[in-house]
This record gives sequence, C-alpha cells and structure tokens, in this order.
Amino acid sequence: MTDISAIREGSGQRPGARQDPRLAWWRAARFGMFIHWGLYAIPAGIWKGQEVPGIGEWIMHRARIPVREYEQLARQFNPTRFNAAEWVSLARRAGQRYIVITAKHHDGFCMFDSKVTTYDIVDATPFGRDPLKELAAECQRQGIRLGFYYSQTQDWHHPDGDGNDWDYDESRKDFDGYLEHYVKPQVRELLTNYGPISIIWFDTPRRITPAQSQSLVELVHDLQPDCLVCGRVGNQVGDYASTGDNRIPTTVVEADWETPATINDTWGYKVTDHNWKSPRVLIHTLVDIVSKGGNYLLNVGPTAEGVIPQPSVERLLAMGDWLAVNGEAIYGAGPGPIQGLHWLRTTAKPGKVYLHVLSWPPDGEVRVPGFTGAVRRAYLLADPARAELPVRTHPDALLITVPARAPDPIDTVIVLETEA
Ligand code: FHN
Repeated sequence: MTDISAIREGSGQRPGARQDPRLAWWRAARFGMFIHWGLYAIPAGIWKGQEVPGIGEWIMHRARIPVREYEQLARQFNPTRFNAAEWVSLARRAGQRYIVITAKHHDGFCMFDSKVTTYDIVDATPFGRDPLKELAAECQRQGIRLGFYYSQTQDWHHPDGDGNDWDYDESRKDFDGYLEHYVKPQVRELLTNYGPISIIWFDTPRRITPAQSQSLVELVHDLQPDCLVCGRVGNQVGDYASTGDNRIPTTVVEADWETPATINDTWGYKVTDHNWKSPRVLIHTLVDIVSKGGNYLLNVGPTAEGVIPQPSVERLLAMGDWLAVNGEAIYGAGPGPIQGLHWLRTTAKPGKVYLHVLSWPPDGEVRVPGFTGAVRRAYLLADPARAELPVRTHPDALLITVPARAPDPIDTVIVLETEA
C-alpha cells in the first residue's frame, strides 16, 4: 500500500530516480541535521517588544518589517560562539549522517560570502567570517555530508524575489530575471567554493515553472553531478521527494522521501518556544519514518551567538545513545513486513527483520500478528551475547518469549533472522 498524501505538493521525486545509485548514501543515511540559522536569530521571535506569532524565521514577513529596517540586523550579527567543529561533532554524536544548513532563507540574507550581493555575512556583519566555509571544512574532516538550503523563489529582500508585498509591488516583479541573475549565480557559488556538496535543499517552489525548476536541477548536476536536489525545487523534478513539514505518511511510500521536522515548534531560534519534543517522541518518530521508507531531517535553530540550544543538544545526544546501540536497525534499513500496529514498527534488511517494540508487553511475550515468514533465530539487538529468544509460530502470529521488563523502555529492538 502506498500513501503519498503527506508528500508536499509538487515536491515529488522525478521519474527514474528510484534506481539512481547517486542516492545510495542518502538512502542508507536515514537521519540528518537541519540547521536554520540567520539574522532572524537576533529578534528570536520578539519585535519591538512584542512577541510575533509563528515560526521564528518568518518574523520579517509576519511583522511586515521593511527591508531597510530588517537589514540593519546585519550590523549586530556577531556569532562569536559559533564553532563549526562543535556543531559537526554534535551531529555525529547524534548519529546524524548529513547536515543541511540555510545558505539563504526567505529573508534573503546570505549566510555565505557571495559576490553577487553585499547582503551577506562576510560583507555586512561585524562577524566577517563565512560559517559555511568553516562547516564545509569541518564536515570533510569529520566525515559528514553537507548540504545547503537555498530559498529559490521567496526572497523578501530582493526586489524581484517572491513574497515581499509590503516593500515591493508583486505584480511588477521580474522573477525570471531574479532567477537568472541572482539565484543561479549564487547556486553556482555554493557549488564551486565549498568543495563537494551533497544536497541543494530548495524550498517553497510557489510560482516557479517546470522549465525553471528543471533548469535549476540541470545547473546543480552540471556543477556537481553527485549533488542531490531536494524535491522542493518544485514540479516533480527533484532527486527525492519531500513531505510537508513534520508530516509523516501513514504507511510505506514507494519513493525516496524525507520528512523535515522541528525539535520544538520553530525552525529559526525563538526565545519563547520551549515546546521541546521528548527523546521518546523523537526516537519513535525516527523509527516510524524509517519503517515507512523515509529519512528524518531534524532541525536545530542556533542562537545569534552561534549556540545550539541546550535542550536540542540533550535530545540529540539521547538519540545518539539509542542509535549507538540500535543503529543497525536504522542505517541502510527499509520498511519491514508489518505495518499499522500502534505498539510496533518494523524495519528490514536482506535476511533480517527488526521488530521495534515501542510498548513492552506485560506478560513476557511479544505477539506479532500477521508475521508468516520463517524465523531462524531471534535475539535482542542490544544484547552483545545475542542470546536466543524462544520463538513459536502460530498460523496467524509469531510469539517471542522476552524478558519481563523492557530492556529499553523507549524502543527495544528484536532481531529476527529470516531466510534471505
Ligand atoms: O517557509 C519555510 C520554513 O520557514 C522552513 O524553512 C521550512 C522547513 O521545511 N520550509 C518552509 C515551509 O515549508
């Protein structure tokens, strides 16, 4: 069964990409770090003493802040506590295999050294450093793949970009000119000056035409043939599909897809947002996504000082601890044979099915209805001795005798060795 309702409109995978070997690393990676970082981290959701409702990185739009006022924030942006090595190391310790960071979000401010504008972190801030350069070097050093988020359609600073109707007349915008003479040269910079880039993560396709989306994909692939293009380039021409934000399909989707998701409610740092998801919810979400064939791109929103908020750090490290034990059931794994039970998720690799028991049975027996395959042996993934668990097969269920207490109250993984 396939459920594609969660895939964001127009953000599907191009035909044929399912067989593309360039996606192999991405399919195996399963878990990435999203970073939303920009000038919006300075107001952090508060403008002129008032909390602005909604996600932090949209403050310019929600408060209809004039370009001339918003751009003054650059003069204050001095994230002296930014440390690329620490961010990359956090992603590694969290078990994340790739990082995608905002090079340019909808506010139009460039977090990299662009020659196409002076509205960038090197030219316009006292910081004067290029954090994407530092991150690129650090990702190389620590063996993590790096991708850049780039808002191709919305740009509230550029007079011809989409979305700012309080400074500019939307009907008079030359979107094609903006795309040709601003977006494309910047994409070229991002794919020329930072070494190998694994993903260009376009977002909010909006008015972009099929020909324009296609030309962006071709530009990326011309410059770096192995670089993947997120489906949000629009018009179903990306290398992989993207769901709506925080949206997870109800069952397996026959595509390469990814859920971008928040760890609290905002993407960009917002000082009032304390709605942190628990480690339990985050681990269950990762498992749920992988059990349906997807990737989880989990966001952090660093502060204007360059610090990843401590509640995010703690949660990511808890996920890393769980993955250090159970990563075999996630990395390189795909959907398992049993779907649709509230207490169980299944992932699989050739010859192995992983039962993720999210709620431990009270009577020392895990009953898996509908499991019909032959099982050679079963053991707890967390058990280094791989002590065999007794298994009985009934016509309509598999019965596994298990310890009375859940070895891992969040998700205990039972490995079933099956016929390959
Ligand atoms: O408008 C953006 C939003 O700010 C954020 O970047 C998310 C991340 O997926 N994408 C857009 C909304 O879907």
